[in-house]
Amino acid sequence: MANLFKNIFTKNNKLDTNQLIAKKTFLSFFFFFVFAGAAFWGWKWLRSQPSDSGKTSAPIRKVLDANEKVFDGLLSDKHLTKEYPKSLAANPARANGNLGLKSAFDPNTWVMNVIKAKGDTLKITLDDIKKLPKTEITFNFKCIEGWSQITNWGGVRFSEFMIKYGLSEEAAMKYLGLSTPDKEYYVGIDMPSAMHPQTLLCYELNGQPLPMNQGYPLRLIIPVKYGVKSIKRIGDMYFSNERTPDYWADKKGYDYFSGL
Ligand SMILES: Nc1nc2c(c(=O)[nH]1)N[C@H]1C(S)=C(S)[C@@H](COP(=O)(O)O)O[C@H]1N2
Ligand SMILES: [Mo]
Repeated sequence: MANLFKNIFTKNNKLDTNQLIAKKTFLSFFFFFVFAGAAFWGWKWLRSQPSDSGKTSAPIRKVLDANEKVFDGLLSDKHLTKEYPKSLAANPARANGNLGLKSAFDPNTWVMNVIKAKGDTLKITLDDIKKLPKTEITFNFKCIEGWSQITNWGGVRFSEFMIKYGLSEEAAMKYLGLSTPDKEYYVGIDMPSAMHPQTLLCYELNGQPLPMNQGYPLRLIIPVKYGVKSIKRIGDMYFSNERTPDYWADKKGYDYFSGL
């Protein structure tokens, strides 16, 4: 036995076959238990770490945040979501999710409140929005729940809206926030994604005004993100250098960026 240990931990070229097998077998088990122990200990440690509000433990959240930074860096105006011929768009389009759409709502008094950085508020009507240059997009809309559908939308580029309304100070901030008029649903979006050329303040679906359950009178369409971020029926718009609140990220720990 003493010999075996000596053979294992010292270099010895004169071992016979049986001794060699014994040595290799011992080393295999030895390292198996060392690594299994380390993995188990690591897992215990990970689970014992404090969680963020979304129930993701802090070290995992750190990795997610690092990933987000990488994807953030990859996103640029040069990366456009693929567009399709309008003829391929689903009609009618599938409607999904009605948070913030159930409260009593009067289309005649609707305005979008744009809460500026200094605190004063612009009240924007649907007619104001329609005066801006119109853009259409037909793309594959992807829901995080696993379905996708090619759909056609019309509206004004968010970036053009920001420029036309002199919101350059706001556009220079890090995050955009949008909520429904009743504040039940809300999304937080990093500004580079909001300013992406395919992001629309949208008022048409298949060339028609948005149906009520798809966000009449105005919704966001943001093709660089999963569908969760395309909030229907915008009430308030606000800006911040800190992350703005986000329904699914805050309640369920979904990835804040939800980028594609
Ligand atoms: N106000 C509001 N907007 C919302 C939702 C919602 O529940 N309420 N659901 C989101 C999700 S998860 C998806 S996939 C899309 C669905 O858009 P659609 O109904 O036009 O298909 O809207 C997003 N915007
Ligand atoms: Mo979704």
